[in-house]
Amino acid sequence: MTEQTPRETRRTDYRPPAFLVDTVALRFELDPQATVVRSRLTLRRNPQGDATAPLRLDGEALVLLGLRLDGKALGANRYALETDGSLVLPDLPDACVLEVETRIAPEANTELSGLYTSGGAFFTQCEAEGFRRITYFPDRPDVMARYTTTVVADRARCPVLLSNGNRTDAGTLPDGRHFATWVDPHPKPSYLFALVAGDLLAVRDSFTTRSGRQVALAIWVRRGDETSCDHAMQSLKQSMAWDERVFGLEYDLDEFNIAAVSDFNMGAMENKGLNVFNTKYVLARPETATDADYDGIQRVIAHEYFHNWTGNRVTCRDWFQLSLKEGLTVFRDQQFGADMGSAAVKRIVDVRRLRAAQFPEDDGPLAHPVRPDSYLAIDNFYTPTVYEKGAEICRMLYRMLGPDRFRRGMDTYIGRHDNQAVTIEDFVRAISDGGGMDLTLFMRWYSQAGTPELTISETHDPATGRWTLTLRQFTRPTPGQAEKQPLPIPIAMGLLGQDGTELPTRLAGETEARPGTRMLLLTEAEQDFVFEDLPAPPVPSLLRGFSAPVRLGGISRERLRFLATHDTDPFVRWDAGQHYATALMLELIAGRAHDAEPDEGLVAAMASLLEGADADPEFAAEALALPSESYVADQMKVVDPEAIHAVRQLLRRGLGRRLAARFRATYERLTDTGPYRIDGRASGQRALRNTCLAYLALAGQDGIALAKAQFDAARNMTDALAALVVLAATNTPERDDALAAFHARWRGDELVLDKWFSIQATSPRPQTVEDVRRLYRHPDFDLRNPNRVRALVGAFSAGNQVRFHDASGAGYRFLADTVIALDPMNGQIASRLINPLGMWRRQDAARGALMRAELERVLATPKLSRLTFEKASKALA
Ligand code: 0A1
Ligand code: ZN
Repeated sequence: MTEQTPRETRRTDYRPPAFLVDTVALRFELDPQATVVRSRLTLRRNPQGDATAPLRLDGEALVLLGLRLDGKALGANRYALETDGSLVLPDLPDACVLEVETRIAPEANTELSGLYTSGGAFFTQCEAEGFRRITYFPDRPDVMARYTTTVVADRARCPVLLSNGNRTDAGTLPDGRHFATWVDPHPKPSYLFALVAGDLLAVRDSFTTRSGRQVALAIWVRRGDETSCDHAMQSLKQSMAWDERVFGLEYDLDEFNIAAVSDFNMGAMENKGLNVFNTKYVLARPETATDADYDGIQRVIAHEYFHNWTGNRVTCRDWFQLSLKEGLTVFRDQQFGADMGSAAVKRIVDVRRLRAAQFPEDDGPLAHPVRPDSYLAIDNFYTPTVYEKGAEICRMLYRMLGPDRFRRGMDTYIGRHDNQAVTIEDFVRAISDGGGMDLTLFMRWYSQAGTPELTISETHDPATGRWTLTLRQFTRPTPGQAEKQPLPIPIAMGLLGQDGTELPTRLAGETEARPGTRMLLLTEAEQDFVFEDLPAPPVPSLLRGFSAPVRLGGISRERLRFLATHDTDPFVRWDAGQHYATALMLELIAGRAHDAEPDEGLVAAMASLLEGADADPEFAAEALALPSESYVADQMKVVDPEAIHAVRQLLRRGLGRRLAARFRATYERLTDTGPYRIDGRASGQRALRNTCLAYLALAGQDGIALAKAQFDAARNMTDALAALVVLAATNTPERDDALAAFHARWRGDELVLDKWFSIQATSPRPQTVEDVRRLYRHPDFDLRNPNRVRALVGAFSAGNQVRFHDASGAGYRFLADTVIALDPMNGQIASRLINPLGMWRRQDAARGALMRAELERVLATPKLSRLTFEKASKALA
């Protein structure tokens, strides 16, 4: 909690720390109400810092019990406690030992930042600024120290005591409590500190690195959850092997621990040697987890593991550089995912996520560069822009350089900066030096917000066989950035003949034609690319594999159909199909044609997808799904949520009816997929079958019976949930029966119960707003559990466009009520919930006014957290 007008932190205000910390010795005496933390810091004045500045230690929600300098107690006249919570010590010797004793109350910590309890156990979360809630410390990533941690606790309550690094000692104290000491040999910033203590069980395995180091692996979970860790462990070992094989990066400690916790603000956290995970990204059994859950676990386990090098060994100088570790690590986890399954489908899924979350952000009031210039609360900047667009930037580097040169750049980066806290310039310079490419202009991608819009035009001269492609880029103004510069945009492309065959390409000036995909680099606002040897005009296939995070528009419908059928690049085939369907929907919306028959082109395309679905069921399932309502909304100047919903339903129903026999045949053919497996083919078959089910359910009564039968017979959560989603959209007795049965069966499993809340929150039924209000008061709803809040409130406001935007404003009111109730407990979750209200400019005047009024109501709340204040005020600006 802070005052109403918090201070802004600016990137250009960075100053090196006045003091460095060489070693930290911590001792925790754990107690839920009163934990005592003793810290012993060896300090040294930073030769690069201000020679006269005092030592400033950050602190928040701490009780200071004592301070000693070089063994002597410090009197109150030797330090000052400032209003922002920090502890300032002037007149320190250039090298000294400072001992600090503080008291904290983990059980009262509802922010879930710092040290807190969950299910009776203790957990820490220190990124970005949580360590200051444990003890006074220069809580900034450029202060890297070696930590030794001793944890003392009651043995019965906390038989397991974990921290970073390797365990070096353990034993019993004279008073009967026990302790463990952990030493982390690697210097690290405070945000990577972790402690876990409680009654947890380990699932163990081991990994031998390629240089022969034996690593003991353990996943720590509650009793009863030990049967749900196989997939997480498997994913961990795959990640360790992959990073060695692809980047030559080996694990560097004797132990690697993962602890799972039910109350967690984010997905997981890469603390050195002791990752802490939201249970959602660890626990899975076929009966409880969907295929999407399995994918999420593999992705997040890999992501946190990869941070060991990109984030931990090489870390960020300051929080403005966050994408240095996050963008790069997301890129690495995406590449890993592509190697573990179908690379094409993985790219489709990743681009869909980028478009669903990052494109709207880049187009709204909270748009910011991948490297922001200022913030009130850094926790507000763990955004799709920093993560997903940051990953796209790394991917552009990768595609421009190719795998070998990119790898050389990465080797240079790690080799040069190991054990350092660095900037994005350092990263780009290393990639440029190691990869051998001038990237000066490329830095603009980090500083300029907004998504470039690309348009094209073409001219052909049959006499010379020359075909000219003109590419134009344009980026709209974003808050604080009125003028935009052209960006260097790598465009992977190829040319197709009129019969759909891939043509070799030769640019003017080149001596030889090249087969297949090539790269064009657009650097100007407008640029011509002249191709030779083309007696007939070709069809360009652009942005293969989505080689740059841009919007490409203005492609004719006829050409989209052509590309969707013929392109050799699976991403472009999928994307052209999605664009085609979007164009159709926008036309129907504009024409208010809410009772039209589906377009014959679309029917034919879907029919042929079903025909060839067996070859690649995973891809077919992706391509058969129509663009989401929010994706269509993102293409409209003024969103009409009801019309979008109506038109999309109309199309789906129409397709379901026209192709009912084929959907049915495909559904039946896939009914027995044998024992549950989680490979891409088996999950692709489930996805395809469930896509067919959804179409059939809209097509007629029979579909509901089919869904109910599937729900009753399902032996895995993927099939059960897909059927329940279908039923939840209806007003049928089958719906009520299925939801009640689901609740009765799963009420003891919190992750499955989250699904029960989400399904109801995302139902398109008109009464969903009332349902959601009722569910908010359900005994199983818990405002203090972030997963439950996301499952109900997040799913409703971010995942149910048509009902959230109910013209009455009831959806907006519900969201604002929740934010106001939650903010005093957990500002991070409250502020993250608010985003959908920020999109008020895109709604019609009446809805826009209702949304603004709710944002103003939030802003007028006394004692609003700095986080929510920043989001709400920027959303209104
Ligand atoms: N570094 C983590 C994300 C993370 C960030 C903040 C947290 O608490 C406020 C927790 C986790 C990651 O990228 O996975
Ligand atoms: Zn990360």
